Amino acid sequence: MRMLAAIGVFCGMILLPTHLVAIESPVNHIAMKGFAPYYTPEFATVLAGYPIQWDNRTATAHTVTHDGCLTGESCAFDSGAISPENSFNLLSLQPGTYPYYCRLHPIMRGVITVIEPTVN
Ligand SMILES: [Cu+2]
Repeated sequence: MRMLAAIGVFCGMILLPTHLVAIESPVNHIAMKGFAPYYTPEFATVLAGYPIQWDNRTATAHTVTHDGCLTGESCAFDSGAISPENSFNLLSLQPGTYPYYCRLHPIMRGVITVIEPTVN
């Protein structure tokens, strides 16, 4: 019974119009911290079409910068400086794996993996 309910909720989310999904889906929060792992969780898997939010919980500014912006390949996202107590929101990403870092502190690294929702 519990599984049936979970499937129903899952299917309902997929069938909702995009703007409703964005409101009703849980926001994926990633915290920026002053110690390792600097992005918590360091490895985050999210569903395509869902927003991702980084919260700066440190006393200094940071960025959330896709590695592709550094290498000259496709630059999927680059937040610019995020001040303390501020956030950065990505509304959606195409499925794929996105390693990223902080331009101001390159030791800060994380990986976002975006997967398609699947129904079996
Ligand atoms: Cu930083």
